[in-house]
Amino acid sequence: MEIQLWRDTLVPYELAVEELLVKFKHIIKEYRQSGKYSPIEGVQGRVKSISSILDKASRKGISLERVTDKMDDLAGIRIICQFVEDIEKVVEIIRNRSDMTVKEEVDYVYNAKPSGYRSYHVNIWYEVETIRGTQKIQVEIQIRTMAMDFWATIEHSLRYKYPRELPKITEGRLAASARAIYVMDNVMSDIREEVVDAQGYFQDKAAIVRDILNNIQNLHGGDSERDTAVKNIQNEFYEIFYSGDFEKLKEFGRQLDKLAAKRRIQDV
Ligand code: 0O2
Repeated sequence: MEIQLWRDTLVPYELAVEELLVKFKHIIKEYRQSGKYSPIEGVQGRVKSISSILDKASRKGISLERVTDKMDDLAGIRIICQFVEDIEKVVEIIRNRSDMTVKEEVDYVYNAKPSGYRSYHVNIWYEVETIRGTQKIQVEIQIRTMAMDFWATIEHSLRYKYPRELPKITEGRLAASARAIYVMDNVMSDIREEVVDAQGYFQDKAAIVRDILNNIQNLHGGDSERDTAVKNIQNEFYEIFYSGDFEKLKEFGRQLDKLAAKRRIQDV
């Protein structure tokens, strides 16, 4: 295939990756803005490089004309979760979306590959609008924990270093680290509730502080008497914040909300 043709062929895949990144990042934002724990920790995406396409096509005996039909990971999205339990939640989110049609699911989380690779793969059909019209393309979504991702990234680099066969000693070490990662994910699952609670607390605190500071900023202005009052409020905020008393901080935020609302009415 000519270089220009490769470029044209990959355009809808680039668009799909860009759109899907926006959509999955927005899911994270919606969860966090509504004060909920997001089962998605992070998301990455890429269009397979031409060099990797050529390698895989030759490895799998795929003719270059059939690459878009036969290679389902030209567009790839990787979703990183904190805990194994989150993976199922993310799969459920994908299954329920009207803009993604699940073509195939492969569970390498509970059925690890012989290499030790663990991940959940969901292959979807996804429609994009290009200047050539609507195109329905395949996208591979890999969903894995941070620990699984760590292992897969290291192992993937080593596979490039040793394209034929990994040295036995390296293979053994990778297998041992895959087992360690399996154990680590399980131990992390045992403390999931505590971690989710702690992260919720951190997010709540950040949101309360953000609202308090907005209110303080909006209260400023007018006369010097008012500015002195705002300064006192600010000092009270610092005192409560550094005392570490979260309940007191919440109450302070509530009182400040009321005061800000009252001031808004007076200012109208
Ligand atoms: P790259 O460079 O990441 O794009 P199949 O015929 O279905 O078994 P296929 O189509 O390769 O083979 O599907 P599979 O096995 O689900 O793999 C798809 C992708 O999953 C791979 O793409 C890797 O990204 C990842 N993957 C699968 N197995 C392994 C593994 O053992 N180690 C690591 N690190 N990643 C793996 P590519 O094209 O192989 O690679």
